[in-house]
Amino acid sequence: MRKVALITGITGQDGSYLAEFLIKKKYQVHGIVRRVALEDRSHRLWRIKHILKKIHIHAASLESYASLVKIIQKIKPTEIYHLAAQSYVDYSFRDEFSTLNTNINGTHYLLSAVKDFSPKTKFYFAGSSEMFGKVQQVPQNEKTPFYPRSAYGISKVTGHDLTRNYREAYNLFCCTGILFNHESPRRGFEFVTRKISHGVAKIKLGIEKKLMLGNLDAKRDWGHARDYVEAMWKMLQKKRPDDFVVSTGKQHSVREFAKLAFAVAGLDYKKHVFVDKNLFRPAEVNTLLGNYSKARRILKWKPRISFKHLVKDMVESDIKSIIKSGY
Ligand code: G4F
Repeated sequence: MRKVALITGITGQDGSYLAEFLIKKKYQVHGIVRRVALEDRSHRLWRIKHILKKIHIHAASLESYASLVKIIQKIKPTEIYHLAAQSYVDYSFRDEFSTLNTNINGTHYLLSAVKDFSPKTKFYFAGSSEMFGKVQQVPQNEKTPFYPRSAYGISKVTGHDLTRNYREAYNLFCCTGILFNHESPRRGFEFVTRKISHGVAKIKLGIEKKLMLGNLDAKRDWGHARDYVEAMWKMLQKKRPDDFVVSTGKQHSVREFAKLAFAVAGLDYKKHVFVDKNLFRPAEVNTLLGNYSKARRILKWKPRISFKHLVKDMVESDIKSIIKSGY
């Protein structure tokens, strides 16, 4: 029988790559989007416009338990990938209330709907390395204690606790992927890597001269989103549900990312990057570095795309798309 997948956040970077991946695996793919997205397709559905004919889109809201129940009852998914969230850390300092409400309640509603209406459905929760926050151990693995530093991080720790609790209390097949930063040409413009690659492209093409950034010394473990969606799927194919760190095991600073991105375009970052103290966060996560050995051992997963390739992919893609737009 053909497997049925339901993806929340299908219009985002990860959702779009995951949908492509599952289509190739012959799944029937369904996605939840907000009604406003359907009314503004060209803006909100750009990442999935090439696969729209191959997937099923449902209007629903993570704020409405009833709307989630209706979809789950109707399509009876084999697997749910819960990726939707307010995922921009910096914004969570400005709107803690909506970040906590959407991220925590949305996860809870889905888990509860699965328990009551489709208990055989396997459930993936998109956890985050932001849960480690002020890191208590280097590198971080599945046993490292959490110390979140933002409403976003707190919402993800709670989502993770809910996921584990539904697994233990109700015997559901629920997994958390503790994903470290993962990027691509489909990344949103608010995140630092895309801000840099797009900034480099605009400077290269003479549209702008400067790029304002915040903390250049923050360090992240950056992988490619295309690699990471495969790890999500692998988690749900195991006999037993479990939680996994997904990372590259390599770390770079924002400065290193910028240096390489400018170099890809033949430019010197020192001439164009300026620091704006207003872009620093009230509580920063200074360093993240993941140990993915459990995923390697149990899921037989490893990252394929290197940091260098990732940066090149993003910069070249931004240069091409600006040229194509006829700027
Ligand atoms: O790109 P960022 O905004 O990503 P952040 O905060 O690490 O979060 C991302 O990864 C998480 C996984 O660990 C996800 F869960 C989360 O949803 C999101 O995808 O910022 C990265 C670093 C930060 O330390 C930030 O302070 O870059 C620093 N930074 C320096 N200048 C900047 C800027 N970040 C942004 N967004 N914009 C800047 O101008």
